[in-house]
Amino acid sequence: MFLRIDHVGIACHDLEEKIAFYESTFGLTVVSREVNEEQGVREAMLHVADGDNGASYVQLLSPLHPDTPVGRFLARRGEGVHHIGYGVPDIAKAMAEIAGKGVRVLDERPRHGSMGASIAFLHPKDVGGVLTELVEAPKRS
Ligand code: V0V
Ligand code: CO
Repeated sequence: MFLRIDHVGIACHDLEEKIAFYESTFGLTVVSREVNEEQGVREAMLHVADGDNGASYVQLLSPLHPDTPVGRFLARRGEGVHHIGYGVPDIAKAMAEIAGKGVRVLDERPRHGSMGASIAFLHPKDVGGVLTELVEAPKRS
């Protein structure tokens, strides 16, 4: 069902400071920055590696407002790993298959994600405490 780990989402208070840390400490490069109003985040994707099934990234996230998923997470738990995003070939198919196994899919339909991807989240309580994201990358033309 999964092609790769597309990204690991990391919640932080100061996006620019964390970008600078990942660049200087690990030599990673920012390939995209976006504000996603629907998700309540400002985010940056840092490229980690390329594989046969696509690339993998670290996604640094800071909240647009305290009353957002990442804002509440930071208030409760502080900075750290927020979610894991898995690449899937067909997100609608993956959502239906996973819902059929009794896992709550939080989105009724795919949403807009980073770099033109389609995304959907699975409830962390049904995945052993791990907020899990499905990611279908845009088709390469
Ligand atoms: C909350 N909980 C988590 C969690 N966030 N557990 C594991 N990982 C997380 N990230 C737990 C929390 O500890 C509570 O457990 C319970 O869920 C309810 O917490 P809450 O404070 O009520 O939190 P809410 O209201 O934020 O609801 C949690 C969910 C929400 C997961 C339903 O955050 C959500 O819909 N998230 C999906 C959207 C999202 O996260 N977007 C930001 C990334 P106890 O204390 O009751 O045991 S955007 C992104 O990744 C993009 C754009 C992209 O990749 O392109
Ligand atoms: Co994500």
